[in-house]
Amino acid sequence: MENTLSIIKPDAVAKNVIGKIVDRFESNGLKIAAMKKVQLSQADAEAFYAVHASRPFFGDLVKFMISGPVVIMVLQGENALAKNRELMGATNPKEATKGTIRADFAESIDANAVHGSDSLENAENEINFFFAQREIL
Ligand code: IDP
Ligand code: MG
Repeated sequence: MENTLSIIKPDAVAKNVIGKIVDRFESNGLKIAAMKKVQLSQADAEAFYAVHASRPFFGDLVKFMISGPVVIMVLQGENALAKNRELMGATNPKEATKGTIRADFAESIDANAVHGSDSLENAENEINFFFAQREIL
């Protein structure tokens, strides 16, 4: 069993497609082990994306992530991390494989519908950033 962090970003929440995205996970064998809707603060977003702090798009990324509420989940299952990345599709929705979440629900590389952890180490850190152990079931 593996745990990974998923975030439904402000663009997808605003589009009212939370349920459609959650269905992609459940229909593909992933369990929702934790879930909450949150308005991130600037400090939250800066800390969460600290690995990207030196990238030119960091300021825009933080601004976008605090532009509205997000839905944060722990996805659980066999190979959950890789499965989630596969279901998400490429970072740039224009390059994302047909049928992936980003191909179907995202507009641009900034507003790209979902976040997913990229390594087991980062997944653990990201999960601990947002959830207490008793919230992961
Ligand atoms: P990922 O979300 O597919 O793992 P990362 O490279 O980790 O992609 O980048 C984190 C987020 O930063 C992306 O989801 C996207 O929203 C944003 N981002 C990445 N590259 C660019 C870019 O070149 N321009 C603008 N935003 C970007
Ligand atoms: Mg990433």
